[in-house]
Amino acid sequence: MSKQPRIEQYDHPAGGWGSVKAVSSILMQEHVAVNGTRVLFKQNKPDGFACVSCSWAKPADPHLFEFCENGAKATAWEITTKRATPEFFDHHTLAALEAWSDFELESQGRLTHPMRYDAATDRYLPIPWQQAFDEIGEKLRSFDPKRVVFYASGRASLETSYMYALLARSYGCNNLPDSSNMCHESTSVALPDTIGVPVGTVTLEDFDHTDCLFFFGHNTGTNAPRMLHPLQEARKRNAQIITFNPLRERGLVSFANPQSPKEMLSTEQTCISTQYHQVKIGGDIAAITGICKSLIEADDQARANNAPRVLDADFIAEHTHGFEAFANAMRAADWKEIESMSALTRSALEAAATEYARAKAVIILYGMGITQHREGVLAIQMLTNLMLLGGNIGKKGAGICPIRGHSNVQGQRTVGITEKPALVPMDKLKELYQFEPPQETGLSTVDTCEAVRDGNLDAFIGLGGNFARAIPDQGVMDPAWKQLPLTVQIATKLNRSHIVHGRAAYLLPCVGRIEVDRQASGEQTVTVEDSTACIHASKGMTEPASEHLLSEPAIVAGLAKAMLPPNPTIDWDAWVGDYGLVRDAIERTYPGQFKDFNQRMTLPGGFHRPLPAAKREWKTKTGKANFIVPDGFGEDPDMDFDGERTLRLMTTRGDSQFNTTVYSLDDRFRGVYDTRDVLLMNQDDMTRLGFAENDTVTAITVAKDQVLRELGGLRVHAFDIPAGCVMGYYPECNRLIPVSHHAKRSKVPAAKAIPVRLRKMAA
Ligand SMILES: Nc1nc2c(c(=O)[nH]1)N[C@H]1C(S)=C(S)[C@@H](COP(=O)(O)OP(=O)(O)OC[C@H]3O[C@@H](n4cnc5c(=O)[nH]c(N)nc54)[C@H](O)[C@@H]3O)O[C@H]1N2
Ligand SMILES: Nc1nc2c(c(=O)[nH]1)N[C@H]1C(S)=C(S)[C@@H](COP(=O)(O)OP(=O)(O)OC[C@H]3O[C@@H](n4cnc5c(=O)[nH]c(N)nc54)[C@H](O)[C@@H]3O)O[C@H]1N2
Ligand SMILES: [Mo]
Repeated sequence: MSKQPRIEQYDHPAGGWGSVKAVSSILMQEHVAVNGTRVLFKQNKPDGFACVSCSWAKPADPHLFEFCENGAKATAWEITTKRATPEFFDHHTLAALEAWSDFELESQGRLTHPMRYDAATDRYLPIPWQQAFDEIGEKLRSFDPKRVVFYASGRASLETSYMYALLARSYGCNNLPDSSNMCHESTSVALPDTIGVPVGTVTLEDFDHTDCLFFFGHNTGTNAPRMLHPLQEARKRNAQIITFNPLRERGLVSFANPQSPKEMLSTEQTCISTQYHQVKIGGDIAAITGICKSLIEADDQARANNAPRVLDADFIAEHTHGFEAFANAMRAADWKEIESMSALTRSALEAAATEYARAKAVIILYGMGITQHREGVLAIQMLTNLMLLGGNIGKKGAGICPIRGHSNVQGQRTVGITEKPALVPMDKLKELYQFEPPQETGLSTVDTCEAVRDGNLDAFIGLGGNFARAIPDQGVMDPAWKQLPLTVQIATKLNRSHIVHGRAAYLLPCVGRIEVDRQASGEQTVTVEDSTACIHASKGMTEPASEHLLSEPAIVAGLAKAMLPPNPTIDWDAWVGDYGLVRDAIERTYPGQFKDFNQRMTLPGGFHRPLPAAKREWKTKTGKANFIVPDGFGEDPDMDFDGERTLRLMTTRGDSQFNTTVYSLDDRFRGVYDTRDVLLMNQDDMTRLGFAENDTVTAITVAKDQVLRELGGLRVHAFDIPAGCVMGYYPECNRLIPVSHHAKRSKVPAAKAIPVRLRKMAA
């Protein structure tokens, strides 16, 4: 029986009893109530496994329950007792499965056998592992390596990722896009220019020393809930938390710790944000300009009056480059424009500037609300500009903290998964493995989409993920996949990318990170890197979902042996037999980063990679931290050319999903139940456009090309969101994003500002 969709106001804190209820309900749904509870005790513990959900840091002295509601959901999802067996595939053609929802596909449970697509019956049929490797290897040997893509989704361990990158380069390409290309690539492009490292500079310890945090474009209560604990602690010390988000996200408004009996038995909750600024979608550059302008002009005045300085003048003089040009641009910025671009008032931005100036140590955190815009790179550089004004980089309790997505997405980049050869020590690879590593830039995610669309690719190999569903423009892309000669998906569960497949297609099911990984030398440990550049060991504990699964390193090695000529310097079998040998190879390739890797990986709390910026060493062209002069307020050329009926649609995650994996149709914190086919709108826009509550509409992308992109059956609801802005769900709305609508330089799809018009559908 289908339930009635409903939207109601949610006034409870994040966490609290709602969280406890949600954890028990997912354990029941996946039939793992007893085992699941046992497993959750080991989550994020030094001798346990690293949560497969988000990448937030894991403390050295964990709580008894070092997991959150959504981490528990991700665990239950992986250790489920449900199975997608060969019998299941025998009962369903792919034409039939195409009509299933993402939720229904993944609800079949864990994949159990390697499978190959059989065109005659339109089904996946089981195939022996060796035969699968041999057939894939033979095909790949006949292709031009430049026409083959090796995607990675961000979950696979450092060991697997290192092997996978080496496999692609030995084969002859740098086509190693990863989910980061849709996520924090804007960070990886922006930060090297400004502070000389591609990652954040903050550690967990900094949270104990900060007195002010700025949050931009991240839904913490849903997407990194464990971070609410250090935030709650910071609030108890009266640290100020200043949030910029078009939506009043519950986790950033208030929190009750579900692991504190006192808070659970009373109505106690912590107010998280002390200032909440509902910035317009895409208005952050204007807002930060306003804050910087206030600070610089206040400093000008202080100087004139011989009063104490507002900016950290010593830091600026010693450590930065380009201050005067930046300060002049800020002085020249016009308040009227700032206010109209950000939808925030001058006094609101001055209030934020006042807290910034008052604080001794400021942390800035940000997520997809910043990176997934046409001007995402510039927005991040404006955040570093703001940090440099107060000397807030490389100081205890301060720093910039991009909140990464997948649990090892940052680590995958560290060990070579990137399309950019400049980021990889190619000379080292050449010396260690006696081959000529490819030197030309490989394909990013957007480049891969274009190559598939235009028939310029022969094969797509996916190490995890759900690429076909995570990318933009499905209406254009789905038919193109079917023309691709080969798709190979290494996966744990059935998803859309397995249904939208190439002419030859293989499904290679793997052991998950929570499961025991037994190899020749015994049970294996793997490692991952979190959002604070801290590396942890992770050891699985449940029995694998099926005896027919292989580990990810074993699958990568199986492919390598089948597709590459033998290389006496790489013993793939020995690496699979003992992952410690892969870690030795990582250490040899990156000696500065991974010194004594095998010894240090089990330290409680992990070990940090050295980051020069955190020590105020600037690995930039100028040798200093650079101010970047913005060339505008982040105007989006795709957005602003077609008048007032065009709205900015952001596509975000709800409370019950991990990316394309949807656990249930509820988004509790936003009060949305039993539906994801909704658009949350500003009441004035609804009135202006003639919509009533619950009207069903079609969203149509406003784009300069002639492609019709539309999505019908969406119900509109009045919501607390700035005028001109609309919220819808990812991945349901992805077909509305043109592939070409992406961030400058980083090519991250601009999923947070899709220009759309809405048309009422007949009742
Ligand atoms: N439970 C759970 N955890 C996850 C994930 C998951 O799906 N489920 N996904 C993981 C991954 S891969 C990632 S990348 C992260 C994603 O975590 P987030 O970065 O939180 O991603 P979104 O859910 O897309 O939410 C983006 C937030 O930005 C706000 N926003 C949108 N546009 C703007 C804007 O223009 N300006 C500002 N200031 N804010 C804006 C939205 O209102 C929303 O609060 O989470 C990771 N953790
Ligand atoms: N519109 C819109 N689009 C977006 C975003 C957005 O905010 N809005 N966000 C973007 C972002 S930030 C990201 S990171 C991407 C996410 O894109 P992806 O990383 O490609 O997608 P996921 O949904 O995380 O992948 C889920 C699948 O991974 C497989 N899997 C799970 N665990 C394992 C494992 O241990 N091993 C292997 N081999 N496979 C496993 C399962 O089969 C599961 O179905 O989407 C991007 N797309
Ligand atoms: Mo992500």
